[in-house]
Amino acid sequence: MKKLSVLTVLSILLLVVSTVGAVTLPFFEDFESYTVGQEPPSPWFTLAVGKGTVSNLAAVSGTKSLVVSGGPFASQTAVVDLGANYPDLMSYKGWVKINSAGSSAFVGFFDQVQNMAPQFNAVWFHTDGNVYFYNADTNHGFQTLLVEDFALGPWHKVYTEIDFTNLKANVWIDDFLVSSQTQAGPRNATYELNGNPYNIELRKIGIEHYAGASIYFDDFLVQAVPEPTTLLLVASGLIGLAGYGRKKFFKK
Ligand SMILES: [Ca+2]
Repeated sequence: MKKLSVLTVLSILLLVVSTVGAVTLPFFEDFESYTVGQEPPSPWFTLAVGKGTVSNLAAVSGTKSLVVSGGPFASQTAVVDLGANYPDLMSYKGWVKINSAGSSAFVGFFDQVQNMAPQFNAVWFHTDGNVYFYNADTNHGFQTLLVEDFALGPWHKVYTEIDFTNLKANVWIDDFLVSSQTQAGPRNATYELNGNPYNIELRKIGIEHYAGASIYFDDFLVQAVPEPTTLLLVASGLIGLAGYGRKKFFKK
């Protein structure tokens, strides 16, 4: 009995510790309240060696965005911690601006392994000019082609829904569904570096520079995906309300 309660206290403590510093969903960031030229403050932090900074050279919302550069061996990152308890059906949305060929970045999940920051369930604007969905998990690795020859200059909208129960993802680029029910990696990944496996819990999400010139990032939203049943209920409720309104209107 005493052992059980100690275990319970320990697991509650573990839960509290694992969620300290974590953001709550929905999480939205437009970078407008931060100082240009500085690293965005908490809840943002960086992995590996490089820090993203706030810029006023490009923006989707307002006048500011986040800029990353430095790759391939000093890649800047900016991530927030979702904690361990985000829903199995989740999504991330963000805007990316790439100005020159050979420049490359990821939006998605990352973690730090020694001085590396491997990518998981991430949308990859590749140096080859294409966009991929990418996962560095040793056992669930993939690189799925999403878009060929993305345009340089304009902001690109990224929206990814991940179903961690069935390991499926839907990806939209610029509001076009470019991959439906494609493979997704699990919440618990394994990354291998120099023959050593590292266990990683997917919870750090944001942007990572990979190569070439600076890349801009703005209006980042992470949230639960509404259940289809909820949407149906809302839709049928609205149809019901519309019918009710019409009835009232015609009675007059
Ligand atoms: Ca902004």
